[in-house]
Amino acid sequence: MQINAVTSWEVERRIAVVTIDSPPVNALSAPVRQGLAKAIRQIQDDGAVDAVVVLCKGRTFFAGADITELGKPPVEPSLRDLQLLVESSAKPVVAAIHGTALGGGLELAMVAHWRVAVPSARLGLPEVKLGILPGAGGTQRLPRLVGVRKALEMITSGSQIGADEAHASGLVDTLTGEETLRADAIAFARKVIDERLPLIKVRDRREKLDAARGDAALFVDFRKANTKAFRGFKAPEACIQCIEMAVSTLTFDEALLRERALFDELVSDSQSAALRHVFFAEREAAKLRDLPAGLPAMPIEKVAIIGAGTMGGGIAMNFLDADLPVTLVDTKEEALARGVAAIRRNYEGAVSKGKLDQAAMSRRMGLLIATTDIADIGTADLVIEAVFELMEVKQEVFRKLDAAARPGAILASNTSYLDIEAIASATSRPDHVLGLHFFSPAHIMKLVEVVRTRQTAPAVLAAAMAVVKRIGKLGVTVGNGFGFVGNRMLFARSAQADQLLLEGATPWAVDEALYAFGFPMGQYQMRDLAGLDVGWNRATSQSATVRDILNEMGRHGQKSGGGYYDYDASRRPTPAPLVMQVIEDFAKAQGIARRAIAEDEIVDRILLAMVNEGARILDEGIARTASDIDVVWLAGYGWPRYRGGPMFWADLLGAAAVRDKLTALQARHGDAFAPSPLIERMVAEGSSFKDVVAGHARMAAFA
Ligand code: 3H9
Repeated sequence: MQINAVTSWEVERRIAVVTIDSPPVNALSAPVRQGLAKAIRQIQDDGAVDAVVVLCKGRTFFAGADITELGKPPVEPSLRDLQLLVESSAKPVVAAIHGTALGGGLELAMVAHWRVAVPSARLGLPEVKLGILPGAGGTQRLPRLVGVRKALEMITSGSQIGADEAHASGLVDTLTGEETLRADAIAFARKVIDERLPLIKVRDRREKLDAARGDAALFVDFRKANTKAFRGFKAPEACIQCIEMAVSTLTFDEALLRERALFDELVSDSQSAALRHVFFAEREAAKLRDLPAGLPAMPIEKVAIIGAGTMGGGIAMNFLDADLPVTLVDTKEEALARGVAAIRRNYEGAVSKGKLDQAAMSRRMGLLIATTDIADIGTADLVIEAVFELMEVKQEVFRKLDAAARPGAILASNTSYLDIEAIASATSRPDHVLGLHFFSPAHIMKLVEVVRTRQTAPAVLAAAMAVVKRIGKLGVTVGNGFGFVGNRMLFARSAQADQLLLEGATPWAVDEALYAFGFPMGQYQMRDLAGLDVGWNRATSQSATVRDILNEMGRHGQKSGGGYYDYDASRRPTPAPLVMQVIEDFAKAQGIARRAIAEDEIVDRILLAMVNEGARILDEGIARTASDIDVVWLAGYGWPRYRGGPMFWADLLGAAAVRDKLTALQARHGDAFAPSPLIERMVAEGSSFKDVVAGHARMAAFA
């Protein structure tokens, strides 16, 4: 019987099979809830039915509440109404799970009387990643099924577990055949009826809660162990409080009410708005909306990497991890040997931590060919250059790559700021050249800026984005302008931070302000970690900046025992009085009178300078959308996820407020703060960054 466009049910062996078919992920949208509720009601009155199986068509069981509905006025029936119907059904309900049972989807499964799953299924409550908590009883039912400690881990991390683990921990009652979910679920329901198994509601199960009651330290220890991971986020603490309620003296219904109140608080908070924005922004970044359909496929099955330094080695590991053969090329034998040894060391580290098994390590190392002969790149589909950041060097390398690579192979540069078109001009195939800007450490950081030039062929861009996805990275397409998106905004941030130091701030005050905002580390801790001497040249250094002077003093950062901070043997930082002296002397020589600078001013100046630069980047078409800029800063530079990215943050302030703040800063600190024309236009139109779709209008800002 067809109930509505997404719901139908039929009877087999006196078992009603309710099927939901709402692509792509069977989210529990209003039509799904309506169809399901109606089916359950009809079945209650149908004398030809003994029990119910609920299953989903397509790639997955319910992937949760419909995220686009969150925070909007509710549409009947609510998920909780639907749960009540299922839980109080007089006929046993069996949830038949494949794909991913997530969030509200798993919460719905937990009001069924039984859960069966295929072995490949995955289950989890990922709400915390959206800044909310499982608000349909998930915080009360999961601990009853899997125990309090496991529920704490699952709910506060939002991570999924496999069907095997779910079965072992009590979340799933039976595993079915991989291909026989429907038939096995029906057989299971039949067995429940035939053996007259009692209908037990999860809400009534107490054994696993009682087991945790005696463990007074459980919650204290858990909070302590996760202080760093949860810093700044509101949702994890709310989740913990809900799970605490499950073992408190509250009744189940009292706890549900409180869970709901906390959910309502979180869902209307800006953190959840930010995290939902991030969810969609990351998916949007992967789409190539402005490319024509039906592009020829350019499969990438073999990769060559030029330069066996830290960056080249890190990049190589990504491809090896994805089982793609890599030819690593360096001109010098020793550099090559060092590079290979570093890769091996990294894998050995993973093995010793239990993150990788020996066989996988051997397989990966077996896919690596190290060579000093550039001719060995001849069969590669993609060649990535990671050599010294100097245009002449890059062009020389690309001339050689063009000669050695097969026709049709893609040539990519890992440069972090140089002009890709100028690099491409050294080749006979500028349409097959683009930038693949990985971030350090390249085997860990998720972001890759995929830089397209005016010549890059659409199929080449599509192939590059596809391979970036295949190696598990987040690719963001950007235009070809100095520093692309991320580093250009970083330069704007650095310039402001350096200026603040001269005007009176200390490096540690700047760092503390950024840390308090939510960054994992501040501007100067980051510079000390990366090395102050990156891009600095001793021969041409003229004491023109504080950074130059520190470099000239041999203070290159953590690696030399000192940079902006002093470091002890275990690289613990302490503020360096010597550096303060350098800053004060430098400011004096420049005629800058130092003054006390409050944290608010530090944050405003640094972040608004970034937003203003971001607006210019967007206006120039170097970024397609503001949300792409957000993804770059979230995945590449540690912008706190619960603040959604710099452009989302600016949208929360509102265009008019941003413009007014910039104008006020311009009056005091000069034209670096002159509001960008885009921001002025947004104020005039009453629009915001999220409304701007630039496309890669002009992709060359080097001219
Ligand atoms: C919740 O349940 C709250 C409850 O506690 C209720 C309390 C009262 N809604 O990721 P993909 C879209 S909160 C709407 O590319 P994959 C997604 O945007 C929810 N849309 O595929 C994309 O659209 P497009 C808790 C959703 O195979 C398309 O589906 N649940 C939803 O790589 C494909 O997605 C979650 O947080 C949704 N729930 O991964 C689960 N989910 O094609 C979130 C997906 O237009 N979802 N879309 O770009 C996921 O983790 C992954 O999407 C999933 C599939 C693993 C399911």
